[in-house]
Amino acid sequence: MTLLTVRRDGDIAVVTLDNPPVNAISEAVRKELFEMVGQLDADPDVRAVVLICAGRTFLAGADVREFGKPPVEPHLPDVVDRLEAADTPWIAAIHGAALGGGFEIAMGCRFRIAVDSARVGLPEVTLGVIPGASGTVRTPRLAGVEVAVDLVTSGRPMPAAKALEAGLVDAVVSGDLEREAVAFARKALAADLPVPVSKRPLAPMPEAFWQAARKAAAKAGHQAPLRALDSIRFATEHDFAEAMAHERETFLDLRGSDEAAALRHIFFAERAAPKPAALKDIAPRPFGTVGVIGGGTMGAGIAGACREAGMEVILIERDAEAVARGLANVGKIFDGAVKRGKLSKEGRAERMAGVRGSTDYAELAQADLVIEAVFEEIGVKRAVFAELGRVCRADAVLATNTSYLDPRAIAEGLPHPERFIGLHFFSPAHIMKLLEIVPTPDTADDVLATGFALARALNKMPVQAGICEGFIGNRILKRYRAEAEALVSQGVAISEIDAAMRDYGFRMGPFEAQDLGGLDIAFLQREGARAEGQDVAETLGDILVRAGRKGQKTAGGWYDYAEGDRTPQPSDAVSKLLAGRVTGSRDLPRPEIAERLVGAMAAEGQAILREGIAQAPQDIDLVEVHGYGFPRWKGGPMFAIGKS
Ligand code: 3H9
Repeated sequence: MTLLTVRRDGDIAVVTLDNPPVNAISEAVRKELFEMVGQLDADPDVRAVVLICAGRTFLAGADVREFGKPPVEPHLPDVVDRLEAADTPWIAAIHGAALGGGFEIAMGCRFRIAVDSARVGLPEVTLGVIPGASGTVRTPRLAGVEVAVDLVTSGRPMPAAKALEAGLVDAVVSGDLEREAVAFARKALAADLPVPVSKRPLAPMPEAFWQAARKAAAKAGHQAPLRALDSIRFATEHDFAEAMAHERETFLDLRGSDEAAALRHIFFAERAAPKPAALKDIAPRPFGTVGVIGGGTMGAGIAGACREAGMEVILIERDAEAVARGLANVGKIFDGAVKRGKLSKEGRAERMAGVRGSTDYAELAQADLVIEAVFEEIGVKRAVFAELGRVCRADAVLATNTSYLDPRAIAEGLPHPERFIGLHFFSPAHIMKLLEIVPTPDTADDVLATGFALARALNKMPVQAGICEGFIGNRILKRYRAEAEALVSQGVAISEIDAAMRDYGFRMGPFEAQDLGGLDIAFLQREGARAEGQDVAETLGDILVRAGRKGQKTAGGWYDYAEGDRTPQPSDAVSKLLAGRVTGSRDLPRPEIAERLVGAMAAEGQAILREGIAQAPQDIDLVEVHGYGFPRWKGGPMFAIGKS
């Protein structure tokens, strides 16, 4: 198959690459591009070449699917060198995104021009590798060391206007890119050509710069950003060829690492999750007008997220005071965006104008979708749905945000139960990416498809979950905490367990996280189950809550806290309270502690799969990474356990 086509515009050749969906640089692309350079060099009538892409984007980088296999010639660095060494100057014409190897190819070209909506970047560290085709060597020569360090170690793409300022592209245009690129080429030919990027000088940076950059890169928690930084530094202290050899060696080393495999696993899982094959041909219902019941933290977060995505929101609360409080909560979300410079004052006003507060359920007659986010109590929730059943359109999608209750019980007696679904957001809902989508046996396919479409509109990561206590995420959380408590009972220090999980890559261990969120939430839920006659064993957490230790809000939970200080301090009071339940003392190496806890999560994940609660192991991994702070570069518990 020919991926490259050539068209002539006078003495300019326009080479178009068409390798859907994202023009990834596969073996065939490398081969054709390499040969094309020679072919056009041999044509005396061609004085310049424009490289442009069909479809949604310029080359989006190396074909990540090839990363698990042995590298095949021609290697990308050789293609980039070949482009740069061409007798005829090449001009990269960028739309969409020029990422990773795509931007490296652009750097091999003599010029880069981009449409104003384009982005350029080197996101390799997000895949656990470093740029492998001169990104750490050419970028500092093109735009300076500081820009290169920012681009390469953060992995964050830069919008065209900023890239122009930084010197990463030569021009930003609007309108027809191909025409603009040909015009640019003609103009460029009339002047002296710039020196190829690899021949440009590079000034070394002071030690203090590298120290600060190291500190920043270490925050990512995995090795790729640090290795990328080392590679840029090496490039500033060695000649081009040595730097290229060093970069290639590091790239190949990381390409085979567990971290890179884990990050690739998450990369593909994230792309598959929003578009389940079973719903491919099913049109979702509309959700332009959304009702939210409850204006607390969760309801306001959902309302804020929906409004941010352009929906009209109707916020329902019990009384006028609660409506005002709910609207104020939504307002605070947009205030935060204004403070961070993400939203103008006018933008805030426009957002708030689209959120209407009311105590009258009748307002919801026009809603396409209603999401309930009231107190987690079955009677309260059922009363809400009884009301919704009366006032809403028969085709309006009605959703509960319950995290523990059985959605079937919540929907009992609801007319048109096929429009009912669980949409489990995570707090704060305008920030957290995860959305568990929980259909009941009655849920219609197009209602399920609406859940996924909503997730895409809100830029959330949707995962379908079956009905069980805690769905996927909270069920695993319960098992994780139980295993952590089991270790405490065996005499492992609470602080060691937390430290082990931090070493593993979590921001917080299980006990400090509970102190922050409050031990009482899970306690109340267990008490509720006990009141219903369920046999729920007394946990260590119960002992603490009964003694008034609910976490930081009561100045103590699993740890003590000094006034105004959030640093957890091991607690004698806790040791005394738990003395009867702790047998002996045990030193367990931290990696073993982490292995036990991750193993417990994975074992629960296996049970969840067996019961059909999750559709695939990678869905469980996405839940853990996006909802529970599991380190991405470990790939989630199901991936991690497959590796050990
Ligand atoms: C690299 O370049 C290393 C070099 O330095 C050195 C080499 C020696 N490969 O995201 P979407 C698929 S590392 C293979 O939904 P969007 C994706 O799986 C690479 N496949 O689209 C999905 O498939 P499907 C550095 C890829 O419009 C489909 O394309 N580059 C790749 O929302 C659509 O994807 C990156 O890290 C790939 N590189 O966003 C860029 N990329 O339809 C990664 C995508 O079967 N890519 N696919 O589910 C992106 O950031 C986004 O895809 C992009 C488009 C912004 C381009």
